[in-house]
Amino acid sequence: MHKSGFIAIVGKPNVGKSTLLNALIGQKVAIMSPKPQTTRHRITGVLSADDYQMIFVDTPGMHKGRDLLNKAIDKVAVSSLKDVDMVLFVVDRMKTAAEDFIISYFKGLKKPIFLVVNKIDELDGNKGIDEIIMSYLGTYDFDAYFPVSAKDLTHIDKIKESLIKYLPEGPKYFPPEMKSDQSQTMMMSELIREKILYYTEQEIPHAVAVVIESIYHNEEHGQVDVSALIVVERPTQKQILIGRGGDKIKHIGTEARKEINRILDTKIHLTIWVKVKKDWRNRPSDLKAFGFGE
Ligand SMILES: Nc1nc2c(ncn2[C@@H]2O[C@H](COP(=O)(O)OP(=O)(O)OP(=O)(O)O)[C@@H](O)[C@H]2O)c(=O)[nH]1
Ligand SMILES: [Mg+2]
Repeated sequence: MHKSGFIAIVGKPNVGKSTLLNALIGQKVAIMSPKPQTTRHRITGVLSADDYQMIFVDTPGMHKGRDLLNKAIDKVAVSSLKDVDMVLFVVDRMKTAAEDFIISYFKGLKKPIFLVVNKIDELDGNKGIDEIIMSYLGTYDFDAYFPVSAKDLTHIDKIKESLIKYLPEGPKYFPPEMKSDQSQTMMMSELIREKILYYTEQEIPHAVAVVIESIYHNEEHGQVDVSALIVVERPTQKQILIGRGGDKIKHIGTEARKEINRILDTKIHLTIWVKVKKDWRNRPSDLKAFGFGE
């Protein structure tokens, strides 16, 4: 009998959902960063074996967002909850109002929901783990509890072993060699955004959108010429992103190019442009153009 199913990974921003997805798949399919609200789209990671297939759905961190971009992003996680067979609810601390807000969406879902306590490498042994798990008891009847470290790959296999038992009978939805449903173009723009998240501060990480404008297979040089556009909201953000003498954007470009070459196993030449689009996060037409919302 072949088993398969869709499993959503949900939780607050920055708890390590994307790191967990990559750990479960054994390959980087989702970008990760120390800044909250890194993930903006639903990202699928596929884990295939002879007799099962698990399709993990990484979602943006759930919180009460204010601008139109955040409202569109929040919808992704909420709608994913409805579409899947099971849910991994990732937390990294004791329960507060922010976690209660997410748990309120679980009521009436009628599907297995598991509590994943991530970042146990930062805790003071089992005592810390127990305290966190205890704080969730009584709020929701979770089907199992998994203390893990997605960063150190601790107990990741335990999650997989358990999920196999809950998987319903089903087909292989994806070819076994496929690890993600993300296109190469999407992966490239995400990796560029990841470097911006790492190398900029304050409002800049959240004010950018990255669009791949063209990809050209340059036979003459045996490389792929990629042209990317970074959109920001204000001229001051453009200045900061470009940096003194173009230092900052050069560094971001170099780091992004190196990782794209490695992950996609292609030699790319990357050209980056920065453009100001005033208040794009609150303009429905811009949001649509950059791949958000309906
Ligand atoms: N110490 C520790 N840090 C972790 C672990 N897992 C993730 N992190 C860190 O937590 C930060 C956030 O990780 P992400 O995977 O981007 O978190 P996320 O939940 O996907 O965040 P959003 O997409 O913004 O909702 C990064 O700096 C990770 O390196 C872990 O097991 N231990
Ligand atoms: Mg994420």
